[in-house]
Amino acid sequence: MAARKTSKKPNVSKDELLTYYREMLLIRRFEEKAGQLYGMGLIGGFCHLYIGQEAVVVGIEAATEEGDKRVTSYRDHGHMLACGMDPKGVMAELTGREGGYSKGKGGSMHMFSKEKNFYGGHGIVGAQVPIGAGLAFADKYLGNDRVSFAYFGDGAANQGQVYETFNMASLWKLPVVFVIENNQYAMGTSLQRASSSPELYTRGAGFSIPGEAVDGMDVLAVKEAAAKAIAHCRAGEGPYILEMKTYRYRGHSMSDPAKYRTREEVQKMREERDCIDQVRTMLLTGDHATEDELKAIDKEIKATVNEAAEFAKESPEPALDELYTDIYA
Ligand SMILES: Cc1ncc(C[n+]2csc(CCOP(=O)(O)OP(=O)(O)O)c2C)c(N)n1
Ligand SMILES: [Mg+2]
Repeated sequence: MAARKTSKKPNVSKDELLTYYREMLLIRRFEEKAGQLYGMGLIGGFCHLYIGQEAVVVGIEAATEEGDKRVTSYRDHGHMLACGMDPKGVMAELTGREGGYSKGKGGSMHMFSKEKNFYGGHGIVGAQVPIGAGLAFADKYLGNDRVSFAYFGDGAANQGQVYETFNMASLWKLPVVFVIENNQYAMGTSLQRASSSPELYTRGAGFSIPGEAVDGMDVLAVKEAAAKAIAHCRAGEGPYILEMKTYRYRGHSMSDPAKYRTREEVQKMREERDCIDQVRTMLLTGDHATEDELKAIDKEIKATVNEAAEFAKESPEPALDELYTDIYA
């Protein structure tokens, strides 16, 4: 199956394109800044950047409605920004400060927002998949028509718990969209080396879960596919799989020797397939925006990100007695 792409002249409004442009650019600039702060020693522990994959989460979020839920892996900053979490709170969590979403006690992989229905941030590969089905179970039980999104990687797609979840989600017709962010590599192992069947969208076949492959660098194609998957779930037809063919430009985490791929491969993706450049070209060629207007947007977004970074540097470290809060036993 060829991955879903949008037509050469898609029917899309100027406002819609500008929204995607802004949202993808916010993630990119935020992640660039996080990379800098990490380099300066202001962010400790693990930090996995989402640069390159922005169209996936922005396209999906564009198709969601208030009350829909999401859960993802450790590569999670983009998901938080795309569902409307405050860049200041996310950045301050990265620097381990009181103003962070987990009061500075969670860090990059452990942030949550009940308000935005963002259920984390999970460091254990694949662990978020059954949690995503659980969120959908709750909504089905409550009888509302909310949909949950469980995002996971191509590496995670070979995990056992994913298939136990597929079985139950299909059996109980749970309203969950499984979004496989196939960026072609796990930590350093390519999909080709690790997967007996690389067509990940077909992985639900044994459980009667339909799936579709999508060009994950094309935000319009992502949105269109997401809308179809959501309609399937809201109609009570059960789960749906979307395999997003995407690419990460940076290392797996901040410590990655990157010996498993060539610089040329990365460069080619950046030059020919970049999701932000694609929308930028549509805005310019469609006479929706001028170079100057796009520059002004970039400036505005950089200011937002700088403000978040300042907040993240100035917010105090959590007080010692925070060691005894938010614990179960
Ligand atoms: C259960 C478990 N096994 C191994 C690891 C170490 N690990 C962290 S990320 C990762 C690769 C996952 O790759 P993929 O699912 O493709 O996600 P991506 O990092 O590409 O977004 C591995 C093996 C882990 N965190 N948890
Ligand atoms: Mg991967």
